[in-house]
Amino acid sequence: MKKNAAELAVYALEQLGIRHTFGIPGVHNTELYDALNNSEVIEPILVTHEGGGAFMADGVSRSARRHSGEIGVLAIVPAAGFTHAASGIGEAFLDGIPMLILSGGVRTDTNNRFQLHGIDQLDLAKPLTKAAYRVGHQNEVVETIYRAYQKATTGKPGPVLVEIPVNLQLFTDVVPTPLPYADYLEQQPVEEDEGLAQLVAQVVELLDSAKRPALFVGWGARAAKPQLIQLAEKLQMPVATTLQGLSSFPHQHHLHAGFGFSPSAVPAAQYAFDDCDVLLAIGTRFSEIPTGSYSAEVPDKLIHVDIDGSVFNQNYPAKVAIAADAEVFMDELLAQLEEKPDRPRHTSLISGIEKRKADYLQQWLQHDSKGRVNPARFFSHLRQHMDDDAVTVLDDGNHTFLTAELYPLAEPATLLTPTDFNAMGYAVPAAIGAKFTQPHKQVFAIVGDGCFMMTCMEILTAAKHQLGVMYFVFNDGELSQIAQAQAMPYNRKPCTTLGKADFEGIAKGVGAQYVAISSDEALNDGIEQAIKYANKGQPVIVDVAIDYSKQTAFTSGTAKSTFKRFPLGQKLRIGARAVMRKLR
Ligand SMILES: Cc1ncc(C[n+]2csc(CCOP(=O)(O)OP(=O)(O)O)c2C)c(N)n1
Ligand SMILES: [Mg+2]
Repeated sequence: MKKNAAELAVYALEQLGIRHTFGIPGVHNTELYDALNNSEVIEPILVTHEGGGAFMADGVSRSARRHSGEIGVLAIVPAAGFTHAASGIGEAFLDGIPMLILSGGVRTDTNNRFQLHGIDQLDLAKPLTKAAYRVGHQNEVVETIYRAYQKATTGKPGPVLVEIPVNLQLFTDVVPTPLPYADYLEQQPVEEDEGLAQLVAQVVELLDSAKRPALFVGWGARAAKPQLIQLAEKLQMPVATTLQGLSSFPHQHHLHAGFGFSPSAVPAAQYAFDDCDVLLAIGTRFSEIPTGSYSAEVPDKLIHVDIDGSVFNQNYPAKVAIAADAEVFMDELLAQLEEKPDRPRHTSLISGIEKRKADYLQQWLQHDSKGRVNPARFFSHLRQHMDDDAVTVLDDGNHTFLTAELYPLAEPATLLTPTDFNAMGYAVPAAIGAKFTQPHKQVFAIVGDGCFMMTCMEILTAAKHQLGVMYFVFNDGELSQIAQAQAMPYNRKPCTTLGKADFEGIAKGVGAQYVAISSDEALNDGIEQAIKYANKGQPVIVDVAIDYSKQTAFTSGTAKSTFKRFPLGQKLRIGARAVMRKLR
C-alpha cells in the first residue's frame, strides 16, 4: 500500500491508545495535523505556547489511570517548537515522566541550504530526552513510534523525540501493511527478574532484625500504594514521602509521618524517623529536595529499591540495592513476609505522630495572619470541600511547601508537582492536561502568583474546551520562596517583587471566572463558588490574599542546615555581611 508518514504516525498513535496531542502546527507538520483531524479517537489540542503544551503532556502522563498506558504526546514544529517545549521536556526527563514528542523536520530530499527551522534538534534533545530518532523512510514510521513509546515507558520513564521530516509527510511511498502494536509487543524479548527472590530474602532478614524500621517512598512507588499500606501496618513502620511522591501514601493513615524526614521535615516526621535503624526506600533517588539539601541522616542499613539501577550508592550508600519495579518488589516482599507474625500496634509511635501533627497544625492556625488568609485555615477548608480523589497540581515556590505540610491528601488523591528540573510555570498547563485525562475528577492547582503569570494565557485552552479547572493563586506580590531566602543573609530582596497584576482582568482576558478570597471569612463561600463554576465546565481563577509571614519547616530547616555545612570561613563572611547590613 501507498501511505504518507503522517497517516502512518496517526495509525501508530491510535494503536497506542493516545487520545490527545498537544502543540501548534507549522509548515513542517500540517500533514500530521491533517491526518490527526481525520482520526476518530485522537483530538489534537491547539495550545498557546509549546511550553504549555509540554506541561499539559506531562499532566496527562502523571494523571493517567494506572496500567492504562496513556501518555502525553506533543505534536510540534522543529527547532522553535522544540526549544519552547524544552522546559516541559526537561521536567519530564528529570522527574521520570513518559512523553512522546512528535516533531516535523526539515526536508531531507533536497539540497537546499538555510531551510526554515534548520538546526539539528536531535543534538539539542540529547541532554533532555531518553532517546531521539529521525525517521528515514515512510516504512520506518510505525515501528519508530512504537520503539519510542517503549523507551519512554519502560525502565525509568522519560521523554523520547521522534522527528519526521516534512517530505515523508507530504509524499506517499510504498509501505508494508503496518504492524498492530499488540503484534509488535509479542516480538519483543521478555526480561525476567532474575535473583529477585534471593535479594528480597535479605530484605526480610534486615527488616526482621530491625528495632525501628521505616519506609521512605517516592513517585516511583505510587503504583504499589496498597502493598505499601499493608507492609507499613504489618511491621508498624512510619512512612515519609518525597515531594514528588506526596500522593504515594495516604496522609490520613496513622503511620503517615510527613514529607521527608530530614531536619527540614515537619516535627512528626523528624520524630518518627529519629531512631530508625533500617530504612526501606522505594522509588526515590535521594535528590536535593526530599533530603532537605542532603541533610537527612540515613541509617547504615539502607535498603534501596528503584527501577533505575544508576541511582544506587550516589548520595547515600545502600546495604541492599534492588533494581526493580516497585509493585513487583512489593508483591515478592509481602509474599515472603506472609508467614511472619504482624508486629503489635506501636501505640507510642502512632500517638507521637498524631500529637505532633496536631501541634504543628495548631501553631499555624494560631499564627496571626493580620486579616489576610491563614494558610492552615485555607487548606483545612479546601480539604473539606474537595473530593478524596481530586487531582492536586502544584508549581514551584512557597505555595508548594505550604501544601506539602498543611494539605492532608486523601486516598486515592493524585498530586502533580515539578520537582527536579524545578520549572516554574508548570501548574496552569499541567492541570489542563490532567483535566483532559480525568474529566470526571476535580482538578485544582495551588499556584504562586509568579508561576501563574508565566503560563496563565494557557487558561484560554481550558476555556475553549470547557475544562473546569480551579486555580488557587497565592497572591503575595513576591517570588516568595526566593525572597524569603534573601531576607536573612542579604537583608534585602533584590528582584523578587512582582509587578501588580490584575487577576480579574486576566480572568476576563482568557475567558475564565474570577473569585476573590481576601480573608479567612471569605474562604467557605469562595471555595464553594469556585467548585460551582468548575462543575459547569468553566475554568476559574481564585485570587487568594494569602499570608506568607510564617515560614514552612522546609524553608527554615533547609536554610539552617545548608548554612551549617558551609566552610567556617565562608560562614563567618556571610554572617558578618548580614550583621553589617542590619546595623547600617
Ligand atoms: C523557570 C524558573 N525560574 C526561576 C526559578 C527560581 N524560583 C524558584 S521558586 C521561585 C518563586 C516562585 O514565586 P511564586 O510563584 O510567586 O511562588 P511563591 O514562592 O511566592 O509561593 C523562583 C523564582 C525556577 N524554579 N524556575
Ligand atoms: Mg508569590
